[in-house]
Amino acid sequence: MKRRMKKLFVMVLLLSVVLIGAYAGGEKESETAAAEPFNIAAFVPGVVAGSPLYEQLVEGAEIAVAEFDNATLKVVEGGFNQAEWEEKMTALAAGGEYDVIISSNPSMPFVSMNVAKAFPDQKFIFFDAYLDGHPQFSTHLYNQVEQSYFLGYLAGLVTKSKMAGANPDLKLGMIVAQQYPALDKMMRPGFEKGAKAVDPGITVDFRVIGNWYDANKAADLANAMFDIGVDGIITICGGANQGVINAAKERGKYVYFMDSNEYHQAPGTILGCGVLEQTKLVSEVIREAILGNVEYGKGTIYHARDGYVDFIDSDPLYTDNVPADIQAAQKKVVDSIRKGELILEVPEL
Ligand code: RBF
Repeated sequence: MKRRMKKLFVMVLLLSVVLIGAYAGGEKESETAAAEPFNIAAFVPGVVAGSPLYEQLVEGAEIAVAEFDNATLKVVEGGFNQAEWEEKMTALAAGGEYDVIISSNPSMPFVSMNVAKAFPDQKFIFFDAYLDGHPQFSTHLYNQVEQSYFLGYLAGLVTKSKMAGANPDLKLGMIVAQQYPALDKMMRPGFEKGAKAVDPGITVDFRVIGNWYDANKAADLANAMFDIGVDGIITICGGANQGVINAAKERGKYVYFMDSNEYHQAPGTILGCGVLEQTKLVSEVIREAILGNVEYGKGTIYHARDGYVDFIDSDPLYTDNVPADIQAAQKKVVDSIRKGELILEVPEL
């Protein structure tokens, strides 16, 4: 009898351990199941293909979303008609489906101002953009003075060199899709300042296409520049960059590329790539957004010394195509910017 009681006691004990375990487990499970969905819309102001920063926006968001069971991502392309962007943003916000709308380019906080006003609960995260103090916006800007200075300095060294495509005219070129404050106040002065640090006599010819896709017009502008003695061009025109690259390849001239490592597109023609680590930044910020840690109302600026702006000097397509003495001179300047010794301030935009 005593033994049976003991056995019963042990069984009850075991059963309660199992039950408590199941209950606790069940509670945990229902906790996970109850994790609120976190839905993200990525508004691409243009098209993804051919625009490095847009490709990186989507890639970065995909990386972050893949880490969470409750997170989703919808990508919407706004197309090249900028007049339609506000309406398309409005449609995204009006559905009330998205915890956050993300986008990338300096105009987007301003394009979204009225949308934010109409939908005061809607949050936005903008990359490659800056607007401090709007309670619904979190903005993230790169120091593009540094990015373009890297390229201007290299282009200056090359135009002064005896490289096959270089001539003694000391003329460089910049082809852009359109003008906007980040371009006029960071990229254009940064490139010029870098070139003039090599030789103050270097001039930079400046041409505007008028859109982000017309590669034929970009090629025409590049050829016109080569005709008057330009031997290297920095190209900032999204899908139209292709026209500049092709023209330079045909004429044996040089291209300096912004945003991503594109040496492979035209080795020996693309001599330098100044990059932004947008994939990394977007994945980090979106991860924090999903966890509820993003601070809205704040603008942040990222520099080379933070690891988000860089010059690609480790690629064999750079080291094999740029003469060693130019690489050595370039490295000194690049390293001093990376270390924060040479400070290039971001102006008020
Ligand atoms: N960059 C692209 O690569 N493709 C685009 O279609 C594109 N559209 C833009 C539209 C506007 C209104 C603005 C202000 C910028 C745009 N950018 C585009 C430029 C991009 O944000 C960035 O400034 C450059 O890529 C240089 O880093």
